[in-house]
Amino acid sequence: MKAHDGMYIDGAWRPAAGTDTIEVVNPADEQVIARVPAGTAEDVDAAVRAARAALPAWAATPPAARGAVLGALRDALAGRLDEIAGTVTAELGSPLAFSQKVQVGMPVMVAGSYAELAAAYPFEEKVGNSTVYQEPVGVVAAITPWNYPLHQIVAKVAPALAAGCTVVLKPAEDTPLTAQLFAEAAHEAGVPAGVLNLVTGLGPVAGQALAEHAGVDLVSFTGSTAVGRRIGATAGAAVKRVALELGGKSANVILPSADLAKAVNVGVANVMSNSGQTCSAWTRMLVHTSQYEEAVELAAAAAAKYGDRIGPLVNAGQQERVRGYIEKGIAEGARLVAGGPEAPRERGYYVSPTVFADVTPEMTIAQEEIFGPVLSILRYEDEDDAVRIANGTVYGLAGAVWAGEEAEAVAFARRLETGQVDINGGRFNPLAPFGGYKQSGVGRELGAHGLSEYLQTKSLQF
Ligand code: TXE
Repeated sequence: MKAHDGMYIDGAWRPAAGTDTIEVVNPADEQVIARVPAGTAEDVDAAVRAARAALPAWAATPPAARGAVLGALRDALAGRLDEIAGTVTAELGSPLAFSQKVQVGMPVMVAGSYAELAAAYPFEEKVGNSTVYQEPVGVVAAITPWNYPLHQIVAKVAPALAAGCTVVLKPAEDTPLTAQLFAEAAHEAGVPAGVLNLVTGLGPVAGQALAEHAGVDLVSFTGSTAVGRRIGATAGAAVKRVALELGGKSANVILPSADLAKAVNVGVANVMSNSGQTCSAWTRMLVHTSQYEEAVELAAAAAAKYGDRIGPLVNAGQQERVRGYIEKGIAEGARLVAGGPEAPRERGYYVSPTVFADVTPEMTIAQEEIFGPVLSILRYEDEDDAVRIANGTVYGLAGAVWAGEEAEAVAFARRLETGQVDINGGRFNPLAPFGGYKQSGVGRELGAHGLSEYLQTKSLQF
């Protein structure tokens, strides 16, 4: 596949400082499809300097004009939807229809929302005898994962640009080609030189150099809790702003008054979507004891229907990790009712859609993020028990509640320690803030809350 052999810095593709490269592998057939440069601290430094140099002019650009550039970026991404979706499918493995509709369709919506928010946001407000200004934080390091390669980039870069910040992007090593297409689209859209810079490379090398760089004012990271903790500690020591979007173990709570079949079927589809590689996935289904066996049967049947329609996991390491969790579930006594640890195909990093029943709250598969197509079904006795189980992990990113009446679901949702809850299925809203309670992270993405992450406040008293 087409790939740039340099870094996008200061508005142009420039040769990398070193000669090392990273192989990009198609996880469906394990073939190497491209090579991209493995960035070093030197590349990171050049990118941060370019971002710093571009900051004053971009910060001084009127918000409506920044919004117009984001509108052009939205159009550039939408105009290349098929090309980008094909690239996501090639390097991540998600089925093409999903890549088009979700992997690219969703970030196009998000870019459009920031084109409007940039113009509408209250960057200046009168409070009593003061004027309060919201000013850009400065140079942003955006470190993104591979699971939604374009969305994760847009969810950071669009609000940062709307706020008047400049950005150095370090995308995941598994999915750098989508990031290169994003940089091309930004260039086409007229994002000024230095406002967006791209350095591809390994996390512990390029990512770490970027997170530690003294010229960076804010680090926005999405990825594993282990790396997030480390980035948070480094940023804390440097008194630098940080936003972390980390793991999840979200609960899908089905109250007895709900439409059980619908709740179970949508719940299974949610977990299997993107082969389970979604931080907000509803990986724990909580069912009242009176409906438990019926729910297990429905879920097992829904999972068994997937067959060949599920994509592979992103790489061999993730496949091993997920198969290890399935083996652990069996060893700890959970009842396997669909799928299992055996690889369903000889080539490609596939895992079968897997469902466990008789999962108890303390089991590893009920506590740790698996990041694969694995559902755990737990039983609860009453509402308080359901709340206790739902809140009984270190995470708190998302979740779902189903009930006959919306008001009943809302009352239950207010008791959950989590950042986002879908009521009776929910629907994606690009303006709704997304982010974690507890160890799922710090800060929010999307909407006005996502924009405010990239601002700092100044007040003038008269
Ligand atoms: O994540 P990493 P991995 C979870 C999920 C998954 C696990 C491991 O449970 O199974 O994490 O995935 C960069 N300094 N999530 O290993 O390593 C790295 O290059 C600076 C949840 O892929 O955290 C990439 O760009 N950066 C999740 C990004 O961090 C570093 C999405 C994420 O990679 C670095 C992905 C370092 N020392 C995984 N080390 C979500 N919340 O959506 C790595 N990176």
